[in-house]
Amino acid sequence: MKLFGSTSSPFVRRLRLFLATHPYEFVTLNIFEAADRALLTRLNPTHKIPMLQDEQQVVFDSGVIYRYLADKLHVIPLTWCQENTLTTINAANDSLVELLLCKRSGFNVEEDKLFFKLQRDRVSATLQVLNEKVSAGEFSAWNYLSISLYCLVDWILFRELVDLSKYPALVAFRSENLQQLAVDITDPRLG
Ligand SMILES: N[C@@H](CCC(=O)N[C@@H](CS)C(=O)NCC(=O)O)C(=O)O
Repeated sequence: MKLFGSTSSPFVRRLRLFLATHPYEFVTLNIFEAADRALLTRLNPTHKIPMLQDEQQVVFDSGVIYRYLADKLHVIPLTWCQENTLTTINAANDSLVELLLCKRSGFNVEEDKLFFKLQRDRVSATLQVLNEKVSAGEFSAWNYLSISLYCLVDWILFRELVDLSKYPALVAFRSENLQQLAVDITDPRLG
């Protein structure tokens, strides 16, 4: 089984942490470099990472890959409530990826433009809800949800995307989970 991705992507890191105790090959891709992009394009029309290849089966999108792996590894499926929480984490992550790509494309994302404002508002709203959920103890177990939240928060700090002082429970959550299995070896700062 091969997991394709980059070491900096929070969506990829979730799956690396989830698979920490399972055998698989991690194939690093630079999706902005021609050869790697060609491989991605051949297998995956969305051109996004992560992507999983399990013999003849290719699966893309972290959420679908998680469902594929949960089924294969006999992990209990997420409840609808957990699915909503995962969607909340994804919404923050997706908007921050969009804003980062806009910034790298030369846009000033602080400008009063509809697209930027929608992303910024979504990031604030979702981080606020996630901060409350952490405070309410919803992320006390280390499972795919807390792994996904960890990867989001740590990536925000790594890329310096949001002032997290408004979300103290998220900052504390990250500190409390620094010692979890494979968190150190999947640190995006290692490159
Ligand atoms: N919904 C996707 C999002 C994955 C995603 O946004 N990946 C980013 C890297 S962090 C990517 O491949 N971006 C390339 C692009 O937007 O062209 C998932 O959950 O896997």
